[in-house]
This record gives sequence, C-alpha cells and structure tokens, in this order.
Amino acid sequence: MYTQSLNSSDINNWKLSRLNDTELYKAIVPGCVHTDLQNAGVIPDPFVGVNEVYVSWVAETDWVYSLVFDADQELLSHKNIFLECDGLDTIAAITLNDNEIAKTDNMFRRYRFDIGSIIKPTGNKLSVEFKSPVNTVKAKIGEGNVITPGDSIEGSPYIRKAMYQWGWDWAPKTPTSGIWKNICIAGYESAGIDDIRINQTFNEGSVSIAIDVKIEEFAQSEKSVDIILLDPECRRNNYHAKVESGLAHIDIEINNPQLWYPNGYGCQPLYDIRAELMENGVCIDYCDKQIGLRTIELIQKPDEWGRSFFFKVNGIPVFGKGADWVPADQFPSRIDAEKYEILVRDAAAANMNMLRVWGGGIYESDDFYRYCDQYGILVWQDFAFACGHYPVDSEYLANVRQEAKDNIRRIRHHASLALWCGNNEMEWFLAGNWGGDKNEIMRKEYLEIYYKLLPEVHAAEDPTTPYWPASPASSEPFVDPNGENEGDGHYWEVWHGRLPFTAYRRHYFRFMSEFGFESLPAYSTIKSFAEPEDMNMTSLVMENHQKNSAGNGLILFYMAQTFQFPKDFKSMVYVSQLLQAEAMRYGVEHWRRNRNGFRCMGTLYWQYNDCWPVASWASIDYFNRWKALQYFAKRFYSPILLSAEEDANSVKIHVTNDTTEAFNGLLKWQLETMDGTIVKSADVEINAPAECSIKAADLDFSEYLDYDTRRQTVLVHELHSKGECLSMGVTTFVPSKHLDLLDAEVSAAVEKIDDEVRISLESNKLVRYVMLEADGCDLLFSDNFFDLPAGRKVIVAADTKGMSADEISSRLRITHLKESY
Ligand code: BMA
Repeated sequence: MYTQSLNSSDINNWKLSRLNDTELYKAIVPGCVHTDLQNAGVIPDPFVGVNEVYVSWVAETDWVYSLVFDADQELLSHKNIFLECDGLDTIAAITLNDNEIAKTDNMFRRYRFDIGSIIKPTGNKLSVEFKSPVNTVKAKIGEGNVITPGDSIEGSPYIRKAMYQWGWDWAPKTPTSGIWKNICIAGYESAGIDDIRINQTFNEGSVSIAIDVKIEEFAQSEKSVDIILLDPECRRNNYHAKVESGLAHIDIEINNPQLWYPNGYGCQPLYDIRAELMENGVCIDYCDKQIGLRTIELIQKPDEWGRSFFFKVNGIPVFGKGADWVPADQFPSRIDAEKYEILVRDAAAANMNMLRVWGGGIYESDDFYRYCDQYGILVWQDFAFACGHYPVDSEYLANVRQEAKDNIRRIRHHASLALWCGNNEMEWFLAGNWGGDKNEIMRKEYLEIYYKLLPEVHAAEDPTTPYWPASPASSEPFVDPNGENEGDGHYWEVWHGRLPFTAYRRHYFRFMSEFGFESLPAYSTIKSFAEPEDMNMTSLVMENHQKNSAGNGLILFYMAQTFQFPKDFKSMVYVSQLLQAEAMRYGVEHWRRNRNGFRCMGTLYWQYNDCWPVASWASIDYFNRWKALQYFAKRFYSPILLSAEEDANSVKIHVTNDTTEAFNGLLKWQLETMDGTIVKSADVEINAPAECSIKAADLDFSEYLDYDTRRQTVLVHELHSKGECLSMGVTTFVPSKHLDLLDAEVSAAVEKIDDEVRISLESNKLVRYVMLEADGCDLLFSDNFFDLPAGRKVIVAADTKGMSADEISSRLRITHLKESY
C-alpha cells in the first residue's frame, strides 16, 4: 500500500472560501472553519470576551475546502486508489476533478471512496463542500420525534455531529465545519488489510491470543500474513498464516504473561502487534496495534442492597476513581497528542484509574486511548448520544450502525477500554414524562437504538467488553434508571437541586458516574478572555463564560453557607475553587468509606476537563491548570484514604484501603487550638485489610466544644506509616466562615535539588487552604490548597522549569483563607 497524505503541508495548500465566493483564505487540514477564519483575521478569537455571539454567522454559512494537488508517481502505479477521510464534520459533498464522488453526513465515521478512474497525474482539483450545520438542522425541525438538549441550538440531534459543539451548560454555541481528521489517498495492489481483531483467553500461566486479519482482496493471488509480536521488553516473535477466503488466523501463546493493571494496582506493560500482509515475499500492507493483557468484567450480582455494579480487572475488584471527560477543545481538530498526554497523565497523577468519555462529546482520537493504556486509566466509553431524543428512520439508524462499527473496530483492542455505554441520561429522562404525550412512542424508539441496534453491533464486534445501555441505567429499561440499588447513578441534588454537601451522605449509589460542583477557572485563565473591567461575577463577559444559567448564583449561594464573602475578584476565584473541592471531597470520601460488600464501588465526578476557558464543573481548566479540586482529588483518590466524618460534636475517622494488601499504620489525632495547644490527643494503631474500609476511631468531643471553643478548636488527623506522614487533614466544628482563624506567620524555605524545587512551609497558627502560585509561570506542585496546622511542616515539590531557587522564591506567592476576606 502507498499513501499520499493530503493534510496541509508545504505542497498541500488548502484554501477555504464561502460557497460561491471567490475570496480564498488559507486553510489548515485537519482543522475547521473557525480556526481558519481566526488565523485569516476574518473573525476574532471566539473564546475571548463575548466574541462567541459575534461569530455565530460562521455556523450559518456554507463553506468549501479546496486543494489542487499532483498525484505521486508511486501512488499512480497502484491499481486500486482510494480517497480516505478519517473525519468530515459533517454535511459534506466531495468533488474531485468535477466529479462529485460522495456526500457524507456523519462526523464520527471513516469514509473511503474509489477514485481510481478520476485521479490524474497533475492538477487534481479536490473540494469538500460543507453545508451549514445550523441551516441543515433548522430545515428538519418538525420531522420525527426529536428533542434537543436544553442548552443547545435547536435541532442538533438531526445530524451525527458532536452534541457539545451546539452549546452545552459548559460549552459555547459554535458548531463548526471542516476536515477534522487526516485525509489521504491510498493505493493498493492486489489487497489491503481491512480489519484486525485480537482476542485474549486466559489460562493457568499463559494467555492465548487469537488474531483474525480480514483482507480486502482486489485480485486473487497467494497471500499470507506475518505477525510480529514485541513484548514489553521489545523481545520479538514472528508468526505466519496463509490468507484463505480473505481471512488469516493466527494463534499465539504467551507464557509468563505480563498483565496490565489500572493505575494504583500495578504496571501497564504493553505488547506491540504488527500484521504484515505478504504477497510474493513483499509486504503490501501492514497494521499496528498495541495491546495489554488483562481481563475486565462488569460485576452485577444480586446482594442485600439490590445488585452490585463494579469492574473487576484481572480478578481484582477495582473501585472506579475518576471523572467525566469532555472533548478537550470546542474545535476538536486542535487537540494534539501533547494535550491528550498532559490530561491523561494528570488524571493518573491525581490517583485516578478511570475516565468516562461522555456521550455528548466525540469518540476520542487514538492518542487518547493510547495514553490511557500507558497511564492505566480505564475508559468508560459512551456512544455519542446525550440528553436528546434522536431520529430513528432507517437512514439514520443505518448511519449510526456504521458509526458504531467504525469506532468499536478502532478502539476495541485497547487495554484501557472497560465499557461501552449507550448514551447519557436519556433513559432517565424518558422514565419520567419526557416528551409528554409522545413519551410512550419515544420509549419504543429509544429501545431501537440502545437496546437493539447498539447491542447488535457490540455483540458482533466486541462482545468481551461489557455493554451498558445508558448512564444512568438499571437492570430493566425505564425502571428507576437513576435508583441507588442497581446500576450507575447521577446525583445532582447538590448543585442543581441546591441541597447542602451533607446530602451526599444520605445516598449509597452503587457507582456514581456523575455528581459535580462548579468553580471559576484560574485567574490567569480568566485573563485570557476578560479585561480588568470584566473581573466581576456578573459582568457580561463573565456571564458569557458561565453556561449554566443558574451557575454563578449557585456558586454564591453555596459560598455563603461555608465561606466569608471574598474581598476581591481574585479571592472570589480562589474561594469558588475551595468550595468546589470541598463539595467533591465530601461526596467521594463518603462513597469510598462505603465500599465494603461492594456497596459503593465508583465515583466519577462531573467533570474532568474543559473545552474552552469557562466557569464549569471541571477540575482542570482549558489551559490544563489544576483547580483546587484536582489537588484535592489527588488526596481523596489516594489508594489509602484517611477521612473524617464529622457530626456536630463527634468525629468518626475512617481508613479506606483500596489496595490488594493489608495496610498497617498509625493514626495520630489531636484536638487543638489555632496556635497548636493540645486539648486532647491519641495515637491509634491501624490495621486495614485489603480492599476494605474500616472505622479507626469514634470520637466525641462534646465536653470540649461550647459556643466559643467550637470556633477556636479543630481536629488534626494524620496517618503515618513506615516513619512517613501519608496524609493530614483538619476537621472543623463550624463552617470555615465562622472559624476564629488567627493572624499567622507562614514561612517558606525554598531549595533546589536537581530539577526539583522543594518548598518547606511552616506556620505558627493554623492556616487553611494554603495556595501556592508562581508569578508569571505555571508550576505544578506536588500538593496545593492544603491546611497547615500550627507547628507542622509540609514540604511541597515542583519541577523548577529551569529556574533557580532564588528565582522561584521571588515568584512564589502564598495565600490562605484568612487573606481572602
Ligand atoms: C449532566 C451531564 C451534562 C451536564 C452536567 C451538568 O447531566 O451529563 O449533560 O453538563 O450534568 O449539568
């Protein structure tokens, strides 16, 4: 096979123009109209100020991408020549040398067209015309039973285009168009590899790998397939099989297999498999896959509460710790491998082991799954449906069927893939009275896709990965899909429902796949889109960068319950992040305390990341900056968790051990005043068996806590093991706003050891939520937004980014709660 890339390059000069217009702009492929128009100076950056509103015309316009190219000589020497498009967004018509070769209508599909009779050696004219997505769906409104998600441009479900691009409660309304993935021309001789499927069977001491290679034959001849297997140490083994009736089958036995584990449970060894299609001793096509050896099961067994819902990897029950992933850019062609790596790496750094790729986004690029394999992040993959009701005419269904097949085939071999899930929240909505008098018919239509079509494709293409109809769902369609006793659950009464954080503790969902709380992004991120005069929660610009209409009000509503009103906007940003982090900590710690008997076995908070700079539920913002929540997550997702369950005058202290080994350590607790004077203290030996949560102490402080002392006293709890303090926490008996925090002297000693800077912090009085920042640069600290009780030392490390200790010292800014009001 020979490929000629048509992606933008020195020789591939793509142009963009309005349909029937002669003005041409330089275009980048892969890319999209918004980024091209911005580069050409035609539109301002849609992410800045309220530009989103001013650029809405772009999505109401038809656009044409065009390229004139010469065909490579070697390409033309092949008998079978195809145009291959990995992603066209969305309603496209492709013309080559004045022949319309195809029309496409699904952003998620891969397309291939025979152009052998049309391509010529020089001066090929290729154009891809994109119809306005907004006008396309507008013309369909009224057809079938369709419901548009609440915050989106009306009609979005009519076409197979990522839902979030039409606007969401964290995304702007800028549905774009363009060639968003690679495009190339491929020439084949007598055959090419159509598909490769890899199955693993686990035996005592070995894993059998069955590889099926499907060949697309253009001409009959003798062919074979060579398989080259590289183990994690790059030791090579070769295998060989004949192609018969378009298929080659190879069985491989791997002795002493090195198993792949999710983050926190072991390593992530990966095996490389290359399949080479051979004809007369020459390789005429090849295909590479990387796999990990592991079993994965979704365990749903009846029990005293209902039915369990958790994942077992290599037989280990894994508590799912993570968050919900949304596309990392509003214009997804912009998400490069580096961005994927940062986000996946930072999930692992925060002790996560799972991300849920939410259905209103995209099937992510191969890079995403590759990094999830490498960092041990399990992937819960939704199919691309969320919060809407979609057409079920035969054409639409056929389109969805092909979309599911394309993406399952592309993703299924990844070690990280844990679950295929039909959609986001639609079963839950339909179980209510969604659709009014159409509810009954819509339920039937719903079953067509998520209980028939997708399960069929799943059964044919990837039956070993579990399938789940919807998030949330239960064991029977429409029967209490968001119930606590079975399946997964979304809990939104904290935030949308305005209940206090304590409400989390009243619920014991089997697997929390969504719950969340908003905050503002980093101040430096806000500066990317707002001017100094916009730095106010209710300014036009800040409200445009808050897509949940109640959002800023909810932040202030909850803030009033816990914190004093911040003195300025920068403090508002800081306190909003503390609030969010505390909310998620409250929930996660509760559910992790209740893992015994597999009662609660997962927490994926909403949401991990952002697609533009915005106030949202994310823990990492658009510029990859960690909010307080991401640092909190690193602590509340640590394999051994120390958590305190306070109630009026009492505190129960728990140790949750997610590891497969028993944990022995020492709990040191101290009831103390702000200056560190001990009121009462004790050391408690901890023996926490593997995979379980224990109550380590049940303390009643009634005799020490009166109206005044409860504002002046806190409980400090530390977990020690092998001479090291693993974690430290502070529990208060009043909300932070009423604590009698004292003026404190915080010292910071900075030293540089190789490429790492270590900052030793000490304070003479308790300071809460210490925030470290480095002026003018983004340092990723080993810990941040932590409490520093009187007399303790906390050492925080960071990569120096080439700076000296002095330079870091001079840039270092330390803030804590008392300075916010
Ligand atoms: C859930 C998600 C998203 C939404 C979030 C916050 O419903 O599935 O649709 O962004 O809540 O409202």
